[in-house]
Amino acid sequence: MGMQIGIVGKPNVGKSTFFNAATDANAEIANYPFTTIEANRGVMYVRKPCPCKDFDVKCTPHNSKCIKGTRYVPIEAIDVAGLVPGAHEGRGLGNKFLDDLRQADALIHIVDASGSTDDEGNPCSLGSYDPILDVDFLEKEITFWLNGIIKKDLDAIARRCELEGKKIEKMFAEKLTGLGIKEDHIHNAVRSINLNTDAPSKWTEDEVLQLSEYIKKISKPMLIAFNKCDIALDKDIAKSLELKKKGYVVIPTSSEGELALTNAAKKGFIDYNPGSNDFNILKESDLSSKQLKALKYIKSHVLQKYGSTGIQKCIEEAIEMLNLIVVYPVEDETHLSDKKGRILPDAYLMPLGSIARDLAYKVHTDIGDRFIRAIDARTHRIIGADHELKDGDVIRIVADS
Ligand SMILES: Nc1nc2c(ncn2[C@@H]2O[C@H](COP(=O)(O)OP(=O)(O)OP(=O)(O)O)[C@@H](O)[C@H]2O)c(=O)[nH]1
Ligand SMILES: [Mg+2]
Repeated sequence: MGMQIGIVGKPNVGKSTFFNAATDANAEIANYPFTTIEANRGVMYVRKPCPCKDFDVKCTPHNSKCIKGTRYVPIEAIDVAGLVPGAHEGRGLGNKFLDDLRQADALIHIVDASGSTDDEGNPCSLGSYDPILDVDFLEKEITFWLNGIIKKDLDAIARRCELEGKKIEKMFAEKLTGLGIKEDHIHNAVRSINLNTDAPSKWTEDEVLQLSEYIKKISKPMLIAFNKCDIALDKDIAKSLELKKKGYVVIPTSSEGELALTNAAKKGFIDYNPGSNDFNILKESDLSSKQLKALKYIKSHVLQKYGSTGIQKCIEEAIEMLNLIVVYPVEDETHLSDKKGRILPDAYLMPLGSIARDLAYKVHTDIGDRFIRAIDARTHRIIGADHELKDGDVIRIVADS
C-alpha cells in the first residue's frame, strides 16, 4: 500500500481547491461550509531528479512521469469534509469524517490565513477571524478522536494483559496498525509518559490523553498551509511566525492561484511549471482583459511576494517530514528495464531506513518471499536483503523462480 497525505481543516478554507490544484482532480469548490461530504481521492506528485540523467538513457515511466529529467513520483491525497469544534463528538459532519484520516501518513492542515471564515467556516469579513485559532482547535480534535479510538479498546486490552500476561505494547500496536502505529512507537510512548505496563486498567484519563497526544505526533505529522495568501492581510500572514516558533512548518499558499495557473497552462495561454516562481504569457491576444488582470495579480501578489503558490512546496515538505526516499526497481540492471522493456518504469516512495527486502515486498509479496539477493544498478554491486536503500537507488531484485 502506498503513502497517503490527508488534506484537513475547518470547512470552507480551500481544502478542495488545494486538492484540485495539487492533483488534476475536479472536486467541487464553493464558498460555503460542507461543500465536500464524501472524501475525494487523487494523486499528487513529488519532484525528484530522474536517474535517466545519470545513466544517460531515455526512460519510459509507468507509475510516474518524467519531464525533462525531473521524475514526478506519485503519492495519494485525500480531501476530507471540514472539521468543526466538537467534531470528535460527532458535531458538524463529525466522526465518520475523522475516520477517513485513519490511513493518512501525514496531514496538510489548510488554514484560511486571510481570516475571512469564522470557526465554523462561514464567510466573514477579511481579516476578522484569527487564523491561529484554527491550529489549536484542529490539534485538539485529532487528539480527542485518537483518544476515543484508544479508549474504546483500552478496557479489553487491559483485561487481557492483566489476566493473560500479554504484552500491552504488542496488543496496542496490533489494534492500531491501521493508524501506522508500530510496537516500538507504543513502547517509547509508554516509557516517556511513564505508564505502568503491568496495570493498564489503572491508567488515568489524563495518562491516556497523553498517550493519544504522543501517538498523534508520530502517526499524523502535520504541516500548515497558510492558504488564501493572495488576499490575506500582512498582519495575518505575519502570524505564521508565532506558529513557526511553536515548531510548525508553515507555508503560505494560494490554492486558487495555483489552480488558475495550471488551468491557463493547460489551455496553452501560459507556460508554467508547478512550483515555479514565474510564468510566461504565450498568447496574450487570446486572453480577456479580466483573465490578464487575474494572471498579473497572481504574479505580483503571490509568485513575486512568496516565491511560488506554495502547493508543490507543501507536497515536498510533507515528504521531507515523513523522511521518504525514492527507489527505482528494475528487472534488468544493464538495460534498467522491466520485462516489458520499459526503462526505469516505476518510482516508489519508501521510508528512510527501508532495506532491499522491503523493496522486494513492495514490488510483490511473492518477490519478497523468494528474495535471494539484489543488485545496485549504479555500482553493479550485489547487496543483501538487509542492505539499507538510499534516495535515488536503482535496484534489481533477484528472486527464486
Ligand atoms: N482568494 C482565495 N480564495 C480561495 C483560495 N482557496 C480557496 N478559495 C476559495 O475558498 C472557498 C472554499 O473553497 P473550497 O476548496 O470549496 O474549500 P473547502 O475547505 O474544501 O470547503 P468544504 O468542503 O466546504 O469544507 C471557495 O470560494 C474558493 O474559491 C485561495 O487560495 N485564495
Ligand atoms: Mg471541500
